[in-house]
Amino acid sequence: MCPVSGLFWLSGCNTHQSALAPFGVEADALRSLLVVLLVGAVLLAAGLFWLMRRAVASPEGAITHQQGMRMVLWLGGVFPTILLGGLLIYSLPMMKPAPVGPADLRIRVDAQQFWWRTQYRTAGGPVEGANELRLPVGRTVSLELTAGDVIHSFWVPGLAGKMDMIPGRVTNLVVRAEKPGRYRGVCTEFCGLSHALMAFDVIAMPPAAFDAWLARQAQPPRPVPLTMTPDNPALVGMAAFERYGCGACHTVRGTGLNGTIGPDLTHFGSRLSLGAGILEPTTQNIARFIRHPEATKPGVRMPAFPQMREAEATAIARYLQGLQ
Ligand code: HEC
Ligand SMILES: [Cu+2]
Repeated sequence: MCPVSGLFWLSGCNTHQSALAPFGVEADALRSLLVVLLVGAVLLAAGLFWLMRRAVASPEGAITHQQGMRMVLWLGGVFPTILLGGLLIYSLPMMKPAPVGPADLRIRVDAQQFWWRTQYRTAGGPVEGANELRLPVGRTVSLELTAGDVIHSFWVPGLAGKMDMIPGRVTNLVVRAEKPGRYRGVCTEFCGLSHALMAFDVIAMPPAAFDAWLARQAQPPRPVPLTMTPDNPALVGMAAFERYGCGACHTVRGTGLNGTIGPDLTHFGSRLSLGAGILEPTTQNIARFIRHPEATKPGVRMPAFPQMREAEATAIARYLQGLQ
C-alpha cells in the first residue's frame, strides 16, 4: 500500500521502486525531510498569499514608510534567516553517514555496461554474484561502490539516496534495510545504449535466511547429475556451454570455467531476473537472450550466437537454471 497516495498520485504509487515507500532507514529519513519541506513550503506560500491580499485590499497610506521598511527587515531578512538556519540544523545530521563497525557487512558493487558485479566480503573470502543485492534486515551494511568502464549511478529509491559510481574510485554508501521484501534498484547516470535496461533486484531478508543464503552462495553449485541419460538437457547444455566458449567471459565455480568479463553464473539459477533486472528468467527468455542478447539490450557486451541451434540454446538455459 502506498502511504501517501492521495498526495503523490503522480509517482505511480508502486512499492518496489519508490522513494515514497521506503524500506531502509536512510530513505525513510529522506521522506520525512520531504514532507517537512513540502508542508513548510505550502504554509509559507499561503501566508504570503494572505499578506498580498491584505496589501491589495488596504487603502493607500495604511502603513507608514517606516512600518514598511520594518516589514521588509522582518519578513525579508530575519524570518528567512531563522527558517533556513533551522532547516540546515534539522537536515545536517541526515547527511552524516551512519557509523560502520568492523563487524558490519561490506558489499562491493561494481557497475559495468550494463550490469552489476557484486562481492560480499566474508571471513572466508569474497563471494561473487551479479545483478542482485541481498541485504539482511536490521543490519548495517556498507556498500563500496565503483565502476569498471564509465560513470554509473547507484539508486535503490526505497533504500537510500543516489550515489555515483566512478571508475578508479570507491564511494561508500551505508544502508540499513528495515522491511523484508523484493525491491528494485536502477542505474541513474546515462552510461550507454542500454542504460535504461540496467536494473537489479534488491532482496531484504531476515538475517538467518540471509546467512544461509550467503553460505550457499560461497559454495560451488550443486553438480549436474551425471547418472542421467545422455539426452539429459542439463548435461547437453553443460557440454554446449563449454563448446561455445561461454567460459571465456563467465565463471561457473567448480567447473574450471572462470571468465570475468560477464556476470558470474555460479548460482544463476537462484536469481530472480535475467539480463540485469530486465526479464523473467524463464527457459525461453534465457535461450533467446543467449542467441541474441542485443535484441533485448542494444550495445550489450556479449556476442550473439546466431549459429546456435534453438535446441542447444534451450539445453544451455536448462543447465543454467539448474545452477542453484
Ligand atoms: C565476450 C564475453 C561473453 C561471452 C563469450 C558470453 N557472454 Fe554471456 N554475458 C556477457 C556479458 C558482458 C553479459 C552482461 C550483459 C548485460 O546484461 O548487459 C552477459 C550476460 C549473460 C547472461 C545473463 C546473466 C544475468 O545475470 O542475467 C547469461 C545467461 C549469459 N550471458 C550466458 C552466456 C552463454 C550461455 C554464453 C555462451 C553461449 C555466453 N554468455 C557467452 C559476456 C559474454
Ligand atoms: Cu549504468
